[in-house]
Amino acid sequence: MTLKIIPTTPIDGQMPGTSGLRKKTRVFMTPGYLENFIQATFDAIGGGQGKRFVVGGDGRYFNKQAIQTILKMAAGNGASEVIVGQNGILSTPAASHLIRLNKTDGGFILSASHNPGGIDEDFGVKFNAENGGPAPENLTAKMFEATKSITEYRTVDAQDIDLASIGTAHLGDMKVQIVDPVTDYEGLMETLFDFNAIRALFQGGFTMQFDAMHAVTGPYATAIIEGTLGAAKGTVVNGTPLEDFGNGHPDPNPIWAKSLMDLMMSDHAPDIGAASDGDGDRNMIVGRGAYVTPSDSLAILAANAHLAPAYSGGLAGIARSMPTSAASDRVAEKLGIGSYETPTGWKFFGNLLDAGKVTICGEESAGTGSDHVREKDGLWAVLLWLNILAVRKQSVADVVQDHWQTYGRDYYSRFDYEDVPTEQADALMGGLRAKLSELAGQSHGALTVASADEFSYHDPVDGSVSKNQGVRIAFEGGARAVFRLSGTGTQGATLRLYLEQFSGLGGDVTQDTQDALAQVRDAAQAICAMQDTIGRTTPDVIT
Ligand code: VG1
Ligand code: CO
Repeated sequence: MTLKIIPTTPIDGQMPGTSGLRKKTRVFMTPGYLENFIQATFDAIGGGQGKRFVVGGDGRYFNKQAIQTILKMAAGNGASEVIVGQNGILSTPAASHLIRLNKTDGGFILSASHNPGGIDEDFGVKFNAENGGPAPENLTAKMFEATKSITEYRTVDAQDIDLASIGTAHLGDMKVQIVDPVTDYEGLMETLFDFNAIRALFQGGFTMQFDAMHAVTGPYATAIIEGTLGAAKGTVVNGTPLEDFGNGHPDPNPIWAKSLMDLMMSDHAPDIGAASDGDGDRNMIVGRGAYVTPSDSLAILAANAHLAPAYSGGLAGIARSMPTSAASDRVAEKLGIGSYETPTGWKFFGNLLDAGKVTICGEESAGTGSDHVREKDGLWAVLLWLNILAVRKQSVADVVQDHWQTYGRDYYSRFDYEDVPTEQADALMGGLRAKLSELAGQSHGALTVASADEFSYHDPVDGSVSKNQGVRIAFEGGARAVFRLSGTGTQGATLRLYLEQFSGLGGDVTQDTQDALAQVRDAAQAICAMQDTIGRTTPDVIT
């Protein structure tokens, strides 16, 4: 095996977004593209000499090839050990756990998460730091800087590693440990939840459908839910990870998990339906005839977490991303614990979790998690729901109704406008920013603006400031609209409009969501002159 130092030149646009670097797969397959980014990552962390890493991905097209490249580059950079999931598979939360469990110097997660996979779809790379969490902004900035000045990358001339064989292999002096992707993760789940209670729930006839969407959670859900917890065979559907996710869009929401939604709204619905995304960090929960919005799910999990062993001592605090509804704030207030509002993206929760300020975090985009890892965790959320249902012995719908009776209901919906020309999307955001200071007091239709600003986050732990994190407009009467541009897309811009309306305590919780949001939707679209700026008001996707 020989060390190879390959000359290279910087490639434009290797700036990590909300969650790592995401590009079209063919872009990543261009010679030098992946190599430059990986070398820049090693450079940004002070080199790989003597370090240990975790590597794995969601099984999408190019996953295995990229892993071989990273293994050789890790050896070329002097790493001492890399832990890899068998066949290159590791869910994002499982990778986060392995980093923490083995106290490695970080890990590479290969995924474009909920984006479709395949040679003509998307690929992505994320570096997680030694706390198991996504690289914070100061590190992604260093990585990006390094991509701009790179002159060479280091690799070795060696045979590919057999990723199918569990055990130890070597690349020169570097140890490669191929591990079962599920074992350690399942072990962690077992310490958090009352598996006996959940097992008894299934034994009592409780039924479930878990849609793994042909993505990474298949093996995890099959082993844990059908295996250890004894749910009926066939509970997990689409459970084998495929390179193209069966041509699907592995995003667990009512649009992309439509067959699960249809089942749950039918008269032969099981007791609970759940789904997860490409890399296993998101979750969708739906009861019989009752879809649970992610913002409500976060609030309900936080309010009931004490029913699971790991959280029986209570929560330190709750954090949510800014566009997530205020439902979880109401829970924090009632519990008398801290609540935090962070920018979109899990990397902003890391400091709060590390400092012990919060126990549970969540995002409106179907991400929920706790301090057990430093990523959102789809299966964790599903297991916490099961644990809660096993203790409360109520249906999902009853738990949700009870929550709304106690706290009021935050009607919530997100509108996505995809593939908007970048200039138009920038013009819309720019136009909004320009009028922020004059909005307060203005009436739009039935609503009056109470306040308007652009969200800046002041991290209470390290004092760092993250600006331009989205425009938020609050209205009198408990409505809010948020506007921001997606940081995970690979084509054009995606404009996200987030809408919410609080029912008030004791208010009407029975309305149709879109009816309840019609006034704030109309006001938001008028304020940003949506029709004039991007030529449409009807979104591509409503969740
Ligand atoms: C989206 C979601 C955000 C989430 C991110 C990564 O980002 O809105 O809440 O953290 O995806 O999730 P954006 O910038 O497109 O709005 V995942 O499961 O794709 O890693
Ligand atoms: Co994901």
